[in-house]
Amino acid sequence: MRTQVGIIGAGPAGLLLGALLSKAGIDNTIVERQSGEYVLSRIRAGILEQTTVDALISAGVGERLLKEGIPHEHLSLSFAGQLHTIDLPKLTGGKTVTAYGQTEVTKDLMDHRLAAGRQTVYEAKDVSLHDLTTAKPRIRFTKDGTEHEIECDFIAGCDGFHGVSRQSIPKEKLQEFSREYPFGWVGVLADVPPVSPHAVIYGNSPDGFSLCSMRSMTRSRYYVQCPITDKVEDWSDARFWDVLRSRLPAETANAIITGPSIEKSIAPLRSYVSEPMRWGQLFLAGDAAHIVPPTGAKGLNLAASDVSMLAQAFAQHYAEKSNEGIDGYSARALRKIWRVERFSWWLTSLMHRFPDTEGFGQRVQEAELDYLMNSVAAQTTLAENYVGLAG
Ligand code: RFL
Ligand code: PHB
Repeated sequence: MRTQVGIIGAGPAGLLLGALLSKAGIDNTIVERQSGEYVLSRIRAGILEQTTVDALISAGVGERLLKEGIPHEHLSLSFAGQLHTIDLPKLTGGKTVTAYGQTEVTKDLMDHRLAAGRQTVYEAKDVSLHDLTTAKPRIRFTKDGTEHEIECDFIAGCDGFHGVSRQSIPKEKLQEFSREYPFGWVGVLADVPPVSPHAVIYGNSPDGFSLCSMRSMTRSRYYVQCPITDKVEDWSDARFWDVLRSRLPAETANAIITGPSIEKSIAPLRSYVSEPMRWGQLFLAGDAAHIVPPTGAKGLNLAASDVSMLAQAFAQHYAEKSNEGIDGYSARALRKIWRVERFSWWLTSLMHRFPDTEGFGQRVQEAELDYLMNSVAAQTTLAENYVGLAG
């Protein structure tokens, strides 16, 4: 088999890259370790920046998103028993974010790819990358017991944090930067109307962080901070709802409609960047190269930003015979990534309770929240990062 760009991973990064390349007339094949159903069953992101929405529209997959996505003009922070709401368009020259689940984005991209007749190999086993520093890098994998090889011009590693792509780069060629947080999030998805249908609520309380989000007017997504050592079995539905309510202002807590969870999981919080994002003809994008804690709602948006830059670079290579975009990709993407890493780390630090923080750190956090609520400049900084920074 032969293709121009071989893509590892059919998460949002790989599928969106595939759609953007197809639109530019560049042949591409996706190789995914899991089944399509499994990929769709992972409940993750829910908030899209305008630039992500624009990238999806430009890739030709914006139709359902424009119909069913729910624009959020506000962002709410709760602390010290009060709910504070920030007007996003007012502070950002009209920008908003959109509530639309990663599952829906993935489904739209899968349907679009199927209709376009582009190849995706699901359930590919033992995926390995070869000859990455030559002009003909190769992907090998086993499917239904048979070995296959794809010869490519380029390989895009979009296979997430635990994928094979980053691991195929010699360790000494990479610099890794990371920070692990001493807590996780328990997340619950439930078919109940959201308590806050027009703004995500980020809550800081003496017992820890909480978050109120949604997937639709009848499906809610909630999270609470938990010790990193907790297991899902430690969190019955009843305990989850009690803890969530106890961490929100009374008026919000009383308005929460509870119901049986349809999904429950625990996610660790981590910041991570691997540099550079290129090794020979292999280019990393999305969670394969970086992780942000979910507090800023940035992971999927950053993946979309990477692949938009990468698609542009490949288009320039094929259409204009220029390697400028390809050669500049890593530095350009990392400049954006570090600004988003900074924001996600900052919002995580602002809104969580740190088990090891002593009185001084706690008072500084309270002072920062006080400053934020009383300074238009500080709110503007939060709002412009939340709606998304330009590339
Ligand atoms: P993904 O989604 O992990 O997809 C990678 C794909 O690669 C496949 N794969 C392989 N394929 C072939 N060979 C191998 N050896 C392979 N190894 C792995 C995997 O099966 C998978 O299908 O990475 P991608 O595409 O870079 O997308 C990144 C996003 O999924 C991630 O950043 C976001 O979900 C993060 N995130 C959020 N991002 C936002 O922008 N807004 C949010 O509101 C938001 N909320 C969240 C989040 C992540 C969360 N968790 C679970 C960490 C909330 C949570 C709780
Ligand atoms: C979500 O809807 O799952 C969500 C929203 C905002 C975040 C993280 C997750 O910061």
